[in-house]
Amino acid sequence: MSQIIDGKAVSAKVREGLKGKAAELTAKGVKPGLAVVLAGDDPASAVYVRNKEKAANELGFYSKMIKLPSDVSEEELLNIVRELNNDDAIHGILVQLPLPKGLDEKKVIAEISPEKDVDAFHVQNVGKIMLGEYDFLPCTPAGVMELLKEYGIQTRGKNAVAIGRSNIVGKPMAMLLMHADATVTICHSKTENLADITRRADILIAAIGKAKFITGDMVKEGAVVIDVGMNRDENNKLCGDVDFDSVSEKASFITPVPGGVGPMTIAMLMKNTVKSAENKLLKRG
Ligand code: BQF
Repeated sequence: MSQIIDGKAVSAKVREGLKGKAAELTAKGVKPGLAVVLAGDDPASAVYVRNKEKAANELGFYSKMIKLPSDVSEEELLNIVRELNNDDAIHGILVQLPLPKGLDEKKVIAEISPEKDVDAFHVQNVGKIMLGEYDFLPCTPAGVMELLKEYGIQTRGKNAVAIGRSNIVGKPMAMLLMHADATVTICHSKTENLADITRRADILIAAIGKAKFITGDMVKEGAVVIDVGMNRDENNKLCGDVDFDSVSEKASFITPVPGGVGPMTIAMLMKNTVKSAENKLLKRG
């Protein structure tokens, strides 16, 4: 039997800690401001954007929500990003991904001012993460690291296996684990003999995008299993990449879905926004 890692509780604790900082910044004339841009009508994206807006409001941020039709032109979207770059009330700019067809995510991300890039997707921030000299950490991997820390889970010298090589989760996750002295393996859709590798993991991070893909037989007894997946199962119920029932029999710690990594992603976004507002205050002196 494993201990459930309560991401909802840790997220609430992190956000509670940010409340004071946000109030302090506001008193000094820099109320943290977060802009969320949503193009199109993907229902999952609408939920994520609502979670972010709600968290920002609860922390007393200035929050600006910009909803655009799915047929918005790239030029129009780029212009909105440029306006937000120049808006002194905004410290964090987030363009919700994925973008509707026809819009180039790379181009849009490149347009976001790196100082306001609270998702840490801009090439300048990605490069800094690689060097371990970051301003902003990517929200989901940062949330995972925070959970490990909160539960006293050591990474030093441990075998950490990430499944998934996306720019948003897998790649930066591997980098953060490596900086935390883990021995890191990244697996992906072309990996051969996946289960042989996952069974050697002390810490297993699933960011695959396939419902209940990781089963108990793929997990070492006592491993820490972190589920980054957000899928719907056969009954249209929210579930992760990990088959919770069979894996929780073997793992020492496991994150549930919902209530695991997801809430931490939101908390880290808020943390980055506060950091950005702080940076601005420091620069102005
Ligand atoms: C929870 C995301 C895949 C693709 C794009 C809380 C969120 C999710 C779950 C949330 C996610 C996933 C977000 C829970 C933001 C995390 O209680 O378990 C919060 O809002 N997330 C996103 O913005 O884009 C995604 C997953």
